[in-house]
Amino acid sequence: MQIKFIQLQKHGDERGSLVSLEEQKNIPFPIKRVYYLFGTKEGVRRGFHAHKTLKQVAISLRGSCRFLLDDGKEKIELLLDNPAQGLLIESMIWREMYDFSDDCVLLVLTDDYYDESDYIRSYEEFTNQAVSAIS
Ligand code: T46
Repeated sequence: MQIKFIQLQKHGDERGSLVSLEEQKNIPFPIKRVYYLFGTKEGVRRGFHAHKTLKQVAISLRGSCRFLLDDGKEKIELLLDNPAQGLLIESMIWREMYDFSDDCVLLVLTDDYYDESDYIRSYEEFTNQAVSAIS
């Protein structure tokens, strides 16, 4: 599985840093929705789903968390801890997020509105669909 990190340009000076997010520029899709996770309790694991079509970019604005990404063939675990780094999550990737630091604020940009019917929340259903898409 190819993991795509997006290095976001940091405009820094003696006052601090600024990062700008622009659709179809450093974010590779039209941005329809933005949400963020914060105050995640210790030991919590979230996600446990894939999206049929949704694409997202996740950025840890503060603190850190880990992602498990699984395309049905391979699982990759990675740390998000840099507000100038976006993680592109394509459709049909199972994701779990865990090890949230107390202060973690995880921002997510998406290419579509919230739609529960786009979620695959059964791992078995996900692997069946992923395997038939690959073969
Ligand atoms: C994802 C990972 C990274 C809404 O009403 N609107 C929204 O835009 C979202 C994202 C969620 N919700 C509601 C649905 C649930 O009642 O908020 C509640 C928590 O959502 P969920 O359990 O899906 O949260 P996570 O952390 O498991 O997953 C979220 C996103 O849903 C998902 O798309 O990829 O973050």
